[in-house]
Amino acid sequence: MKNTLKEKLQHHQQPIGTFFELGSPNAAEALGHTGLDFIIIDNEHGPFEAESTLSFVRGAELGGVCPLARVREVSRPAVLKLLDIGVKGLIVPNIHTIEQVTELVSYAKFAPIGNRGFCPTRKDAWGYAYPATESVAENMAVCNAETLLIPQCETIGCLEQIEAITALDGVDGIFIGPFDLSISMGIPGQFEHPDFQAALQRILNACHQNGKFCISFTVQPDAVAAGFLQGFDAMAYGLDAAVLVQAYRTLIAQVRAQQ
Ligand code: 3PY
Ligand code: MG
Repeated sequence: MKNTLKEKLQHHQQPIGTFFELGSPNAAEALGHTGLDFIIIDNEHGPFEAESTLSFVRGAELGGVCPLARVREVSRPAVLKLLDIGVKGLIVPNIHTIEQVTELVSYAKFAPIGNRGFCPTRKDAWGYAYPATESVAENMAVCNAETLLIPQCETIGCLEQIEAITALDGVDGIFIGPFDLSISMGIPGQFEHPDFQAALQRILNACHQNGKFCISFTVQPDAVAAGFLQGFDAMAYGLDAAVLVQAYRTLIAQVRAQQ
């Protein structure tokens, strides 16, 4: 049940992750040998559903990288399936209102924080992960503490309510979606725009004032270190498939230059 990402966040170890798009258990396991701290199995933009996500979670666990998943939508089945297979955190896209986040907390956190439905599943070794296996209350408390619930801030609506959203019990942190946020602000892809930079700072401040983690995403390698300097607790860099393409392009160019 231990959540290595949460531990690294708490110890300010500046974890680095990536979006998982390659879609095989082997690929998830291999990413565990790269130095990455977490992967986000993408059930929003990626083609995956909970059943395939489960095999990627196993691969990630074997490789020693913390598996998170991005859920497709705020709905009870979508949230429960990913949590019950044992992802260590949920990234939740397309949040527009605090009411959506309240609904999300009710699905994702057990009572007394929310109203998550209970069943012994893979997340708790089908009920055998606890010293006191008969203790449903302890199981619920551990799951609440060890499973990170991380809405994305990527719409103007979410940005405008970010102080109230980050104050909600059950919200462990925020993941910034820079592409959609900049689009929602009418400045698509203009990540250096002063308004966009002010928005990032506002989200970061709201998170930290409420004792929550703030994670940002970039596709620019230099922006990872810059993000940590700015104060983000973790950074996600790119997509594994894009990194693979870039690595082979560099390799092939080097080989061709030697011919
Ligand atoms: C965004 O930038 O909008 C994201 O959600 C990252 O995938
Ligand atoms: Mg997005």
